[in-house]
Amino acid sequence: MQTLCAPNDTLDLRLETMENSPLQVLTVPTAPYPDQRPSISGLRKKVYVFQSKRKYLHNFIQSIFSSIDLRDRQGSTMVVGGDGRFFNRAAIEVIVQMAAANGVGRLIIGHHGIMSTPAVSCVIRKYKAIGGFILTASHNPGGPGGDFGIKFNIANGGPANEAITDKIFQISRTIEEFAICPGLHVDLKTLGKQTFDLENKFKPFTVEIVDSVESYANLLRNIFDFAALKEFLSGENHIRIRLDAMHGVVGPYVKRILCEELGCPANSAINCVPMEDFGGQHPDPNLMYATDLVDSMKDGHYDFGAAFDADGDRNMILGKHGFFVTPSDSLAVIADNIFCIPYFQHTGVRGFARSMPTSAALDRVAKATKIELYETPAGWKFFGNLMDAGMLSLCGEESFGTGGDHIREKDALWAVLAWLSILATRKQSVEDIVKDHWLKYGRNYFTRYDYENVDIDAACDMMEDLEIMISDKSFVKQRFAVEDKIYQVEKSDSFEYTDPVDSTISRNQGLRIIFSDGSRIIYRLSGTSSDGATVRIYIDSYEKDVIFEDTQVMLAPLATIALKISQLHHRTGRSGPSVIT
Ligand code: G16
Repeated sequence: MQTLCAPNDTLDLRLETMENSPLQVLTVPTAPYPDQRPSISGLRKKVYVFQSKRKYLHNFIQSIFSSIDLRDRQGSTMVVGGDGRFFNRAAIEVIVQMAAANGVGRLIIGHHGIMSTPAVSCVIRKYKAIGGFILTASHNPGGPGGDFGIKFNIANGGPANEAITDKIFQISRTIEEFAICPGLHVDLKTLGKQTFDLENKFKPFTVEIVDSVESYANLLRNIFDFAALKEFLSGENHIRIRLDAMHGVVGPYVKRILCEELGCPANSAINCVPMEDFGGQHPDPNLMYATDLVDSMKDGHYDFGAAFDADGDRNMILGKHGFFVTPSDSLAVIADNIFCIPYFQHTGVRGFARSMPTSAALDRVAKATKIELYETPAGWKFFGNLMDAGMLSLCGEESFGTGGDHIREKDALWAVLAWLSILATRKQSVEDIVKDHWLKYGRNYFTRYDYENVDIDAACDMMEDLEIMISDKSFVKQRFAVEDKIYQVEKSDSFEYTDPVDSTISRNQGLRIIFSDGSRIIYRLSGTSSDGATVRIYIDSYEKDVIFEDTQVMLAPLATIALKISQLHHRTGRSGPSVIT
């Protein structure tokens, strides 16, 4: 192994290797960066940070490898895939070269370097890999001026837990060198195995370029009744659907599974070619950004619509004429109709879970069906432990994530097939199913206000002061009135979660104000923004009888109270939210 000593030398990592001679493994000195703490879902930064800061990517990747015990790493299998955004291929080249130099024995990589987040989870589990890298900044914009990100998932196929991400961060703060095999270049275009001889003891090193669409489709075939779905989607009297891949990674999965296999006509799928900049769009499946879908649903031609984010884990569900199903309601409806999905007929239902800010609509289904309900902090990683322990079957989040225990990531296409299975069984429209649900259980009105790109200090100061205010004993029992509505505080706290499986405690997971009628106001700082801070206010209020009113009208008094208590506009200089969902 050769060591290069000068940290500031310009190092040409594309060293030539002699034909057929073993590839060199180098140890390269580096200096740490202070800002590589993975947030709620990996490390997300502007592309220019990865491009302009010397060895920024290398440092983080080495920190991940170093966090894995050498005995587990040596000769192991790992998975690599991304959502195809700008910098995806450059990052894969570095990861491959560093994986070889760090003793990994085999890398499974998506064809062209592309693999959706749920497919990575599926492939990690299928190949019994020790973990995998997902190159994505999720729903954040892409292209040279956009964001890039790296998520590290572990052997169960889910995001690494906080103990692991803390370890990665600690290593990144003191890193002095990284290992790399700079002469190793893979061909991402050709399916199949490529073998490389290295000069170190960890040889040979193999790379397998796989068709992840097929692995993932196979998983779904064992969950849903594909014959029934095919009849529903392409038989006589088939329903008309519209799926918007927003130029993210899901396009090839939609084309193969929905169009080729289940027979949907070609116009069912739009924006299905993955693009490095997502066609200049913000690949975030909500009413504000999924405009192509929203517009095409308006005239009532399509019965069902869905949009996906860049890496294929978030989904938005729409009915005819663009009837919007909130992610919280979507989760509750799937829970209430769970046996329309053959997988659950076989496995049974072990438990339901939702993240704390998600509306309590699911709680009512859990109560009625006597199925255990878990309330976790925001972040999919908290569901994985429960699933691994056999305690959880279905879960979701207000942030457009829904999934089951077939993998350990939220799964947008799974959510679409879940909905289609329900529609095929119940033979009702999306709107009728949701309205029936409200009639049966009452309705949880829910909204989220996002204040994006707020000054970080202003946002943190506001949250600190708010926490002090709501932690004071005198805050409980305070009454807030807006017009004829009066709300009395029943409980207020900074949400804390104790994992029922391993008793790990996660603190500071959002500030909650819960009123005596069960309504809730929640304040949280986003863990996925890369520009300044994003402040989120979540409002959830239950109505037993008034169920067909407009959400914003119903929640206006609580929104006024939320802004009054936090002084958010005054503290941040904003006059309104950037996005309302
Ligand atoms: C990530 C996590 C989700 C979580 C969301 C919260 O989503 O995977 O489990 O709900 O972040 O986002 P924020 O902190 O901005 O509210 P993704 O799809 O970005 O990976």
